[in-house]
Amino acid sequence: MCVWRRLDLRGDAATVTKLSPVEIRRRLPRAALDVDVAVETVQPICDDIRDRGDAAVLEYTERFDQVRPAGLRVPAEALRRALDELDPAVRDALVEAIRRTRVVHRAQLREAVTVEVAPGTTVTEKWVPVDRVGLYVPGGRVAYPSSVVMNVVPAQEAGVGSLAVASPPQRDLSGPGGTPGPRDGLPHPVVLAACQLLEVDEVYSVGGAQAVAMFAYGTESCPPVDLVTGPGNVYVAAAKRLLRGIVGIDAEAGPTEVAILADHTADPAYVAADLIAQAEHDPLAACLLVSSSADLADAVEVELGKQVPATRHRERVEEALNGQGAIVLVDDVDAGLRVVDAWAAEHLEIQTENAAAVAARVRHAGAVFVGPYAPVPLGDYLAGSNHVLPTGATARHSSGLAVGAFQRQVHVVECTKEALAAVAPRIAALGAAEDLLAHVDAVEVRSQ
Ligand code: HSO
Ligand code: ZN
Repeated sequence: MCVWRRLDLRGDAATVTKLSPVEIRRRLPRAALDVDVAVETVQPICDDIRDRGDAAVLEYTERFDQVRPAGLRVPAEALRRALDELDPAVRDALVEAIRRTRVVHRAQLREAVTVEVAPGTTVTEKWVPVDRVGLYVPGGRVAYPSSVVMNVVPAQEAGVGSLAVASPPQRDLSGPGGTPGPRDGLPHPVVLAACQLLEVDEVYSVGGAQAVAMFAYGTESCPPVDLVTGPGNVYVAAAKRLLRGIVGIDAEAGPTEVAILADHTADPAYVAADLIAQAEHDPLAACLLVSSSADLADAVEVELGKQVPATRHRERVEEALNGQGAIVLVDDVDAGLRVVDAWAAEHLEIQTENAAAVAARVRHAGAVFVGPYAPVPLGDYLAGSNHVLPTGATARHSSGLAVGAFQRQVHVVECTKEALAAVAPRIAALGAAEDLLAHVDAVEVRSQ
């Protein structure tokens, strides 16, 4: 049974135009995630991995994943076998996902730009790839081969030279009498197959905070990386928070979210299906329907009543919908836009009349899915867009994973003697204003 929270933001008294974005956001549900508490838990683990390397990683892996891998690095043979044994339909889907994702991300590459700011003075902005990255692929409750694609492809397109993947080892007790089978202690076979398809040969059977610490500090098996990317649970987020600075990070991913802005033209069966699809990720997933039509909202509830009992992961879907699900009623699509902009969803679907025009007005969302035939799962797997997206309202200031996340922007400054002399009085004025006279001298000495 779904006990949907209903929030009525209609009418004059509660009209959303009178509320600030922060006030709107406070009224809307989202799972509270205490990353700081998790930081306390992961700190000793990370310290231990810094001090003892592989041995510590193996011990924590055994403790948290209940399996001891034969080694941290996945043997080349296991990667080859995973691809050989892959279901052809899954292989075909991955190949097409990789193709589309590559096309989209290649288009993000930027040429260096040179600007002449004054005669004889140029500033060139160039993009330089990070040398070595560690990509985390979750594999706890659900294994995510699609996330291998979403991390690896932008890193490769960015020109990253050295690339490692880590994903938690699985238990395989398919051997005789329930003994360990050939996949025991290895990441999910489809994750391995995806790595092999992408020609990533450096893969580790390590999950959680251990993986982030291994990447950040380096161990005997795994040289340290410069940047760690990829989503994960709260312990992965905590390790990223703790080790940021020692290593670069993309973002601290929180539980996944969807907001659907819908009017009377939306199909309630589609809306319900999309809410359920997001909820199946995680009992902490947040699913919001913002509707200008009370009839549509009622119809979606009826649909949920039909679809939820029939869905494969019914339990966690119900937990998510009951915990962080809500229907928000608004006066019109304009008011709905204010609500979804304030909530700043990881995924936003627009299922309204003139959906493209409405979508064009959205400012805060990790990714926007327009109209009845662009559901979030299209973007999860095959649109070519990236599915590693900002959660927890960070879409106000952050972007999804992209080629730029794997590159640094560097300014290259060039100047002639004459051009420096021409600007010297202004440097002298600012140097004096900051009382940094050696700065002034460093320019003056060149005019002699
Ligand atoms: N919706 C998830 C991504 C995903 N879905 C992977 C299926 N596999 C978070 O963006
Ligand atoms: Zn998904």
